[in-house]
Amino acid sequence: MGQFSERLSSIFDDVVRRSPGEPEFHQAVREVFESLDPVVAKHPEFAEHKILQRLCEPERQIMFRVPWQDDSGEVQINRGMRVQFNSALGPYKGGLRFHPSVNLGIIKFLGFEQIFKNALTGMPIGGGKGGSDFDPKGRSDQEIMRFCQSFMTELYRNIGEYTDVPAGDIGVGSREIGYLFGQYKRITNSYESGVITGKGLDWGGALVRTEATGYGATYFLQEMLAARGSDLEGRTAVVSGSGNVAVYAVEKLQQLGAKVVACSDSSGYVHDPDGLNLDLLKQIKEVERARIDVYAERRSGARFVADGSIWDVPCDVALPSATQNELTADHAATLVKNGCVAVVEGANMPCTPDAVRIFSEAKVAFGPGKAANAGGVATSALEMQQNASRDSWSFEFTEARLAETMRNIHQTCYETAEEYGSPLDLVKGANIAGFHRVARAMVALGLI
Ligand code: NDP
Ligand code: 2IT
Repeated sequence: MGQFSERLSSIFDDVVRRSPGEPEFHQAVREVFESLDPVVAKHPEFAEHKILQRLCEPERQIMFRVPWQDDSGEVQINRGMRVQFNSALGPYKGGLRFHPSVNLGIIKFLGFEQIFKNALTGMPIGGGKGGSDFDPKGRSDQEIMRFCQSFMTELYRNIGEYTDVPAGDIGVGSREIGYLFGQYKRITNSYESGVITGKGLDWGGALVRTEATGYGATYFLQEMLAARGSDLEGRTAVVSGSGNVAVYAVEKLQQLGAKVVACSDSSGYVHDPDGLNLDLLKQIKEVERARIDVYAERRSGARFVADGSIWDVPCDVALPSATQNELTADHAATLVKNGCVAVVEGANMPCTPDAVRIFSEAKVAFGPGKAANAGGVATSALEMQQNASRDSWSFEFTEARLAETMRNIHQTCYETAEEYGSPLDLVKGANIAGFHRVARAMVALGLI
């Protein structure tokens, strides 16, 4: 475990005491606190205004029952929640996750991360997150629709263009956003496009939002390599997951000359030494919504591995893009042994703290999620901008904005790390720079 000062320790202990049983939330808070000693020492006003204590306490937490009926007529009950963490910089902004593992601690960790990520984008968005323990796997379209309608029937009173703007995350893509937005529109009798992002292109969505997180993470990786005088051309890459983030990371990696040889889902991974066939991957994951073993069935030379770890596949660059804590110390040691030179978090907190330490000791370039995967929410903010002006921008223009945003985020993290005496430590750079912007706003806005 990393260290921080007595003062930060006592604040951290209080967070754990007041929110027991939320290990992922504690992990996310600890990781940020580990970076903050120097900035708190330099700025006594942050302690005076109890900025850290306030940051760790969500402004509002909403939990609600989501009753719905499955196709056999049986009544099902799930739990819905939205944590509105911090609105110093703008309306709460962050995704909705539908996955059976969802609980309050997970949503709080995601909401906490989102505060700093959104601050790093430089855009006017606060931090929030929500979701449900609903499991979409194996559910029919009708069941998904009924669930989404019931979820929104409760959530609608707490969100709005100027209040809180949800989007997708694990288990929530454009299909779910459609059903959620449709119900919001129906209940409120207003076509308030800016209330949710990740919409379809025919009904208020923005070009590049689908691709944004994966593309953005790859641009961030490109910046990290450039800072070391290197690039992606001819590099071998491994990307975990095969959802929204992973698929578009694969696409951009391939466009920039890398060969992506493996991806995964919760059933196992596929290794395709010739390089993944992206059309086939999209067909299986986006159209058929099938399991990843189907890829190996249809592609000669590829093999499916049900047990074992995708991080055993040798690579130059790794992009964990599935879920939290999927890459442990053992996996990190294997990646280092196999000569991996850069790791970029497409997912939120996919590397355990011990894994991150191993990368740091081995001088593997490391891009933390709150910086590297910020392209998704940044492009959501661009979607909100287009909705507010009733405009729609071209793919090229929007992608250029995304690329510029990722360059700026990398530069901010890089320069902040240097300024605080930890060159190349992008974890420190991201945490300090994100914190600084929110903290300044909180001081300026008085006791909020
Ligand atoms: P998707 O639901 O589209 O895909 C998730 C992928 O990860 C699937 O392949 C899924 O496999 C796998 N996965 C999910 N949970 C687990 C688990 N517990 N164990 C193993 N594999 C798992 O989600 P996204 O691609 O949108 O999100 C992936 C990550 O990126 C998440 O951490 C999310 O918070 C983060 N993120 C997403 C953004 C976005 O814009 N969508 C923006 C920034 C970060 P299976 O289908 O078998 O469950
Ligand atoms: O984790 C994330 O940044 C997201 N799931 C995207 C949030 C958003 O509002 O676009």
